[in-house]
Amino acid sequence: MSIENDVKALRTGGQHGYLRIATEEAFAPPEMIRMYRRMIRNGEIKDPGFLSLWGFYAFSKSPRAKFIFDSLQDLGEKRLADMDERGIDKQIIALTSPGTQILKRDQAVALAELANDQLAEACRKYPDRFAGMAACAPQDGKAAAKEIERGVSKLGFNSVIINSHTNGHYLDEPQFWPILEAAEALDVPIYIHPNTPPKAMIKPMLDAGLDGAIYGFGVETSLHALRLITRGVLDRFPKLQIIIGHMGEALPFWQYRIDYMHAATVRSKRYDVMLPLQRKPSEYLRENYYMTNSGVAWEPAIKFTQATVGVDRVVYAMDYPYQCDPEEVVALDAMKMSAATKKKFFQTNAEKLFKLKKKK
Ligand code: 1DF
Ligand code: MN
Repeated sequence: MSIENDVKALRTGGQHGYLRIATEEAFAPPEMIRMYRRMIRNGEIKDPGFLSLWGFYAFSKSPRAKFIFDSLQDLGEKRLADMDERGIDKQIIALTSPGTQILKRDQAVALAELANDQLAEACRKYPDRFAGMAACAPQDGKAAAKEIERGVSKLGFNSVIINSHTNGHYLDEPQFWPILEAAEALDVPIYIHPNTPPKAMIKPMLDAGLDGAIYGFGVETSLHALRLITRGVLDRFPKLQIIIGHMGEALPFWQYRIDYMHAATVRSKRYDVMLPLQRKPSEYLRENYYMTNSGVAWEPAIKFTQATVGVDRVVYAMDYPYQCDPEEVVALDAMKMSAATKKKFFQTNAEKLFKLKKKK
């Protein structure tokens, strides 16, 4: 059978043995897009990464940018049709990057509330097709913790989205601990989604056009995930669960070297900022991290992660609308993997992680 026929045969409903639950799917309130466009036009935002990313998506007339621009702002029939066409049973939806995190504190706090209200309404309307992550404004750690609490207790969200760094600051810094504390106490995972690298990191990437999803995203987000480990934050919040996309932002591949060099560096007391940890860095990856394959429809990378991090911690994601080729779904369906493991990957790991079958 040709790939075209395989694509046409994609269906929701699980007749092939599992539901497909996609867990890194993006949306944008139209109000946020309008605000971004205004702030780019009037020069209010100067962050080079933001201008590179949204200077493109908010204004480009290319077919890819137009599709993304329209799809991000839809939480209804268009999105459902795109899901049906790709065989996606359910999306776990989050505020697209950088969301609130490029804004001034008060604007950011207001946008988190607006985005959460819009997303919660869509999830109430289509409870079988959509679930949501709670957004917040990390610029104000205490307000963020409150909004996460509202998102979980009032709006029915069971996870938190953080679009990586906030103005060059990382979640291991104490001003963000109220967020980590709230997530741990509420027993909800934090999805650390990529952002363009901060000003201090981005120049040589921008010079080569490598600042975005092709590379800069992954480098910056894996740094973020690694800082949470090496700065000792997961010893302080040992039950906290973090999700990272793009096949763990390549961290699975780094495990051996990070373990070796962390031990060697701590032993030689090279840095005051690198203290001994309760576990090896790779043990945190296996015990505090979930990894989705967003953007990586590649069997060897998925299997390597399953083998070294664990089959219960590798979760399917599509990355709609940024990367949503139905051919990728066909390729993932065809992975040579036991039926039990494939069902964990596409369906049951996500059901547990996002508490999708919670009784009402
Ligand atoms: C892109 C990719 C943009 C991803 C995203 O959000 C995003 C992109 C602004 O291709 O520019 O979430 N992604 O996760 O791969
Ligand atoms: Mn994404």
